[in-house]
Amino acid sequence: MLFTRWAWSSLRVTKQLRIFSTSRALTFNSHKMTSSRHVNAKRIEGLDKNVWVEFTSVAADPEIVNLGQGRPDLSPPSYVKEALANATAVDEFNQYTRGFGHPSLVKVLSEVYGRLYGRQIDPYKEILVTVGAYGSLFSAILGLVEEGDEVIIIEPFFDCYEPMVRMAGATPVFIPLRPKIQKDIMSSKDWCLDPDELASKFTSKTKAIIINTPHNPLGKVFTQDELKIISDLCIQYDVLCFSDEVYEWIVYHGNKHIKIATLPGMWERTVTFGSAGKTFSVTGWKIGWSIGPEHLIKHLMTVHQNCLYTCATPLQEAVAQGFLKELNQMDDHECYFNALPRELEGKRDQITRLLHDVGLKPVVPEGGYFIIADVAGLDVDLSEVDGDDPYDYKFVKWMIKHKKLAAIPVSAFYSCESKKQFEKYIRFCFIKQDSTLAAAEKILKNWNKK
Ligand code: IK2
Repeated sequence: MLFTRWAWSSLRVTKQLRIFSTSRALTFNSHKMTSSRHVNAKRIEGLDKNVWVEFTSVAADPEIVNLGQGRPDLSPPSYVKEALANATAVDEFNQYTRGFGHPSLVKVLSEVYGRLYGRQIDPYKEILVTVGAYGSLFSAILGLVEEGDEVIIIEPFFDCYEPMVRMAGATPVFIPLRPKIQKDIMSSKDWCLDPDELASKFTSKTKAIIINTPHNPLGKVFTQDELKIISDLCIQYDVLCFSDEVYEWIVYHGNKHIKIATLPGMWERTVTFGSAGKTFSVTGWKIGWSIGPEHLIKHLMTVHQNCLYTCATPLQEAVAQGFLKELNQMDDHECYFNALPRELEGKRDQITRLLHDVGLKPVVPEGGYFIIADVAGLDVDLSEVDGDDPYDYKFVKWMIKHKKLAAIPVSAFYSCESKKQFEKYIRFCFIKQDSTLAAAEKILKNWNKK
């Protein structure tokens, strides 16, 4: 008996020793095992926090009125939904298609954008279809940005730009849009770049600048003059431009979306990104595209063919059908690309009034479907919210819990160094049914009632 117990324990010790000597430092307990082999790759160091992961889960409760993530709850056009159902009925469309983009989609994209750019676009060499605009950004940054490069990012910025640049081994260099004036109701027009400050960010190490127009989260639509300042610097320093234009169709009265790639000398150095999710209000489809000269797009293709290879065929076919329908009526009133901003402009005005009436300071967007507002005036006591998050994170968490209303903290769109300066803003999404906006209105109007 005694011998057996000794034999078992010595066997255990021998086994542990063997494990220790053959692998590196291993720690066992009943549930987990860690070793230096199990730690993250350096390229993702510090990139584990993500605003969408954090706030989509806290806002998932159906009782919460969700004006957080840019997730339309309006019905997408019925013809794209029907086109998807029809595509899945065709056997061929249920199999892999051309890796760089389904032929019918790249062909129609070349026609649509050929008109907008005023030049012929080669559907097979100058367009790459990817998994959402995220995929477009990723393949451009990973395909063209080198370790040690610098990439200029305009703050606030769609949050994935910074981690993608870091994953490429490059250094992000930030430049803020700043409000030029202060008033109760501001416009996204009032948020500008300082041209001298911008020029100071360009160096011999600068590989690219990322711009976003219409802008998320501000809604700013960059003017011809503003784009000209950027393009002159790109040309002077031989810098690439990554232009995120996913909200290109959603522009409100008095503003015009201009593609920086159409400015003199810019086509050959610009990659422009688009999104079916934003174009047809089908964010769950995750189809996006990059357009640019062959000498740039071919490097995005190399990344794409080795990490995704191809995107869902039926979805690409349905997006192609959607564009084919709109192509012939692009200048007409009923074209979805014109009807959607018309509908959204009313919602923008409604939410602007509401935010102002309850004591928030909104920044009225010229495009896109988000509005930011300064919440400092509400003077909410956030002492119950734990952690060392910025003010706006705490504010949104508090608002979700106590008011059942979700938004997104705007400091998520800033670098660590600038977060503090802009932590009093939160972002609301207004591509929502009237009933959703009415529910939000009720909450905001009753804000001070017990
Ligand atoms: N670029 C910008 C500027 C975007 O806004 C998005 C998607 N929107 O994000 C949701 C939100 O802000 O609430 C993308 C790129 C990515 O687009 P896609 O969904 O096509 O990958």
